[in-house]
Amino acid sequence: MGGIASKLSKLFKNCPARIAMIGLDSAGKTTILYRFKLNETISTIPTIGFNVETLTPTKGLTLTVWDMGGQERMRPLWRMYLRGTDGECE
Ligand SMILES: Nc1nc2c(ncn2[C@@H]2O[C@H](COP(=O)(O)OP(=O)(O)OP(=O)(O)O)[C@@H](O)[C@H]2O)c(=O)[nH]1
Ligand SMILES: [Mg+2]
Repeated sequence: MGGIASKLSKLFKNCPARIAMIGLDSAGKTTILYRFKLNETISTIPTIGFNVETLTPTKGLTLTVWDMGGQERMRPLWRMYLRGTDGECE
């Protein structure tokens, strides 16, 4: 977890970044998002649509993370959210 934050810090130092997180259903995207946000592992349900949260995992790093639902019927929506992003984490 610290390793990811450190790498992102170097990429987006002092520059708010918009991140789209996409991947197969049950890959653990929502778990990661709320682990960063709340610093705890929460119980999740499959994401319908998306979750969006602004995170500041370390000083000087602000990320707006879009956590997309990964079920097959939601995958066509992914590309609509990728425009304007600064990074994709798959
Ligand atoms: N063993 C293990 N289970 C995990 C891990 N990360 C998440 N899970 C479990 O995997 C299940 C799915 O996790 P989610 O975070 O909801 O997965 P998701 O990628 O958001 O799924 P969708 O919203 O359907 O796209 C949950 O029961 C989690 O508790 C992990 O690192 N290890
Ligand atoms: Mg999810």
